[in-house]
Amino acid sequence: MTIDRRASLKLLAGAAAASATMTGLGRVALAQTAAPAFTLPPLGYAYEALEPHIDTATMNFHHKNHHNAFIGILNAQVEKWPDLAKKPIEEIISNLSAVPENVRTPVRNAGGGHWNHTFFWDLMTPGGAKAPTADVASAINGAFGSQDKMVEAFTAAAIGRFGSGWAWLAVGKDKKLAVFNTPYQDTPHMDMGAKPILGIDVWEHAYYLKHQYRRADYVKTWWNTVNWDKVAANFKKASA
Ligand code: MN3
Repeated sequence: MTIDRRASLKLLAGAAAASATMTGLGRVALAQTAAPAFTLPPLGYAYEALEPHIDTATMNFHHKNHHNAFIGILNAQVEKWPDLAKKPIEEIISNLSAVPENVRTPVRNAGGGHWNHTFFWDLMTPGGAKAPTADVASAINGAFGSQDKMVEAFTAAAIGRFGSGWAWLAVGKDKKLAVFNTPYQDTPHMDMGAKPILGIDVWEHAYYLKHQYRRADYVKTWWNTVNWDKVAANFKKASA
């Protein structure tokens, strides 16, 4: 390299950096002309809407960061296995043995995470019915004896999940309602073939900012946010 060239580079360093940034932006814009296969679904309510039960900061980080991380992982798997973008995620995670081995673990974790969180956001609402609809109440009474007994069993499953995971009220293969929990981002579709109608995220990120280690406090207050209209819709679909 000549002295002149070095001097030019030094003088132009600022401009070069600016130019590189513009080139970078240009590339990003080009790459985005093909829409990503997975995108973060918007919340149906504001981040602060579930206060005081679920705090604004938790909702914000949980949606924009935790959920969005799964979207990024899924989009990265599409490059390795384009079929991932061709079927609904629920269908893919319901039949993980059909997923190629080289992407199966990230599809299980991030596909489950995406499905779980999308389901979870819709289960909460600042308004909506405060008690189960007649159909759901009747099924709950049939399976558990009463609404209180179901809440007790569900709460025990949520508190009893060791480490990270989810608790569920789901329609099993036998068409009966059951309560259980799953580890990590596993969903009731995986392995069990069950169809959830209600679920709670019991990962620490779902409650630690407000409740710290007190998971039971979070579960107790979370019941105030449940959208029983949505549970009824889920029940109808799961029972069909
Ligand atoms: Mn979560």
